[in-house]
Amino acid sequence: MYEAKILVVGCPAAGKTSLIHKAVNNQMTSEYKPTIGVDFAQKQFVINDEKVMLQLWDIAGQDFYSKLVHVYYKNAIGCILTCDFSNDHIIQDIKMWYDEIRSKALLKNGVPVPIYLACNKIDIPKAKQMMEDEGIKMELQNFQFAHQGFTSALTGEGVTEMLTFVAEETIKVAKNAGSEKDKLNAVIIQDDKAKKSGCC
Ligand SMILES: Nc1nc2c(ncn2[C@@H]2O[C@H](COP(=O)(O)OP(=O)(O)OP(=O)(O)O)[C@@H](O)[C@H]2O)c(=O)[nH]1
Ligand SMILES: [Mg+2]
Repeated sequence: MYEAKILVVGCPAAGKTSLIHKAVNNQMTSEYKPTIGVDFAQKQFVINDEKVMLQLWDIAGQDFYSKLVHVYYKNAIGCILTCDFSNDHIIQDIKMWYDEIRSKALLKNGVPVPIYLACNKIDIPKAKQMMEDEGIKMELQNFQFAHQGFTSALTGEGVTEMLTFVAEETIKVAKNAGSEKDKLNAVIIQDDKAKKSGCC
C-alpha cells in the first residue's frame, strides 16, 4: 500500500474543495465557503492490484501570498493545479501557481514535483469555448504538466479520470524514488502480507 501526499492548489473559487468533495463523497454544493488554511481528505485507488491512498491537501487559494503556505508543500509527491477554465485570466493564473510550485516543491531526489492540471468548471459554456481556443491550447503547451485533464465538479465529468491518473503516476514516482534509503518521505510502503501475518 502506498500513501502519498498530493497538494491541491489554485486560485480562490477555482473549485479545489468541490473537486475533492465530488471525488471522495460524490457530492457537490453550489455554496462557496472559502477554505481557511488547509483541509484534508483521502481516497484509495487500486491500480493493477496495487493500492494507493492519495492524501489530498486542499490548500486555501487566498493563502497564495502567505509566507507560511510553503510549509504545506513539504514531502508532497504530486500537485493538482486546479483552475477555473471559464476565467479570462486563465493563463496568468496557471503561470502564477505553476511557478510557485516549481520554485518551492521538489521531490527528495531533486526532481520537480509532477504537476497535474485540472481545467475545472467545463460545464460552463464559456469554459467549453476556452477548450476550443487555439491560442489557449498553444499557451498551455509552454508548461510541463504531467497531465492535463478537463473536469467539472458539478457534473463529475473527468473527476475520477483525473484522480486515477494521479494515482497511477504516484505509484510510478514512488517506484522510481530510488533505493529504500532514498525513498521519498511521503511514500510509505507497507507490505500487506507482512501486516496480515503480524500478531494482531
Ligand atoms: N459550475 C461549476 N461550479 C463549480 C465547479 N466547481 C466549483 N464550483 C463552484 O465554485 C465555487 C468555488 O468552489 P470551491 O470548491 O469552494 O473553490 P476553492 O478552489 O476550494 O476555493 P478556496 O477554498 O477559496 O481556495 C463554489 O460556488 C462551487 O459551487 C464546477 O465544476 N462547475
Ligand atoms: Mg476550498
